[in-house]
Amino acid sequence: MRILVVEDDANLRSVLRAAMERKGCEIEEACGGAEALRQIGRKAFDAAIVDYHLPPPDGLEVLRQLRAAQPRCVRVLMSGALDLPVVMAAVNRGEVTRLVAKPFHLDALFSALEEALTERARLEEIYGRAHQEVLERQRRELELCFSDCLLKLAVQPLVDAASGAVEGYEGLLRSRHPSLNSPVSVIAAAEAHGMLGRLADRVATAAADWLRELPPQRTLFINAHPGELADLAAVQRRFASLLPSANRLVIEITERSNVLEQTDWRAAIEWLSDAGFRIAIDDLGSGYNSLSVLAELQPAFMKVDMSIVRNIDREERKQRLVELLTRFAQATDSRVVLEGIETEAEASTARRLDVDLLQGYLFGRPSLTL
Ligand code: G
Ligand code: MN
Repeated sequence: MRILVVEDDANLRSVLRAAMERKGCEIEEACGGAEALRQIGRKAFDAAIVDYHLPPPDGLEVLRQLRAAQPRCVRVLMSGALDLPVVMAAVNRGEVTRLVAKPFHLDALFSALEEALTERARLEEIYGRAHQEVLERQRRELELCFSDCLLKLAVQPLVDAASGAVEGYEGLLRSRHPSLNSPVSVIAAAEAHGMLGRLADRVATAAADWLRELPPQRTLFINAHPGELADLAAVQRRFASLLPSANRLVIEITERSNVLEQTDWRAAIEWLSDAGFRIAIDDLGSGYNSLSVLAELQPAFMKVDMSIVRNIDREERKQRLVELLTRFAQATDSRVVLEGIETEAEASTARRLDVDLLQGYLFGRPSLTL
């Protein structure tokens, strides 16, 4: 048990330290508010016993910041003269767990501390159990998604900017489960339960189905979670049956969980590229994908995030940005796709800027049938 004692009276500080060390606690001391905040930044505490009157900031401010930084920590305020309205407000906000009035018996302090720690343990057990139940239900929902084939790929067209002809489709995950029904929640659940590989297998199978369904010259774009790429053997197994149509499949990669910080995605990307699959960088400009991925991944497609696309017809700087990208694309043998095109004005601006491909509600919504 690690306890922070914040008290400017050196005598009281050492009495508290000695008494609590006898009980087997590890003690850190601070003689003022500023030092207390430094300690809070350095170490995690089970409890803090904090005097109200301190060299600034005062005890209440210390407890307020302690609660924000270490919500689990039990916060005991001790004081002789209390500024009642101020302390009451802090108690009501939940920043003070227990009040101990000075002068106090050590026993009184210890029982306040013990009560608070017991209460914390009780609440944590309740929350822990509730959390377990939520996780368990989520796991069953996800299992059902797999066993009852509730996960599909809807396809949304990508059109050639100049001619308007459909070049290909992006397969977007859709769930028909009544509650686990958004792609984001399915992916989050798969992440939480270590089933990203299984989800990726499902996407690959659905992609194979679509490739049979689509006209033979159409390309299919699918999304890969960066986490899937860490396991090269799994990637090879997953894409083995897609090898004959490798030239029709583009694998979109987003950096939502920071793909470049994982050490082992390169082998998978290299294998996929060598096998003839093409790579796209997804959500470029969303704040997830950094410019360095452009240098590292050598993508065949750069998909510009819809936050850049939205109102591009009215925003000069967005136009200049896309212009830069199209020039970069020409120099690196890559193609620029604008996603999320919703208006004719956005589309005609994109054409003027020499973008290669367009995607968005203007050309078609994601659909489960062709
Ligand atoms: O991350 P990614 O770009 O793969 O996600 C695309 C998401 O954007 C899909 O969920 C798709 O349904 C949605 N989407 C596709 N076209 C449009 C569009 O024109 N406008 C908006 N608001 N969303 C779109
Ligand atoms: Mn995508």
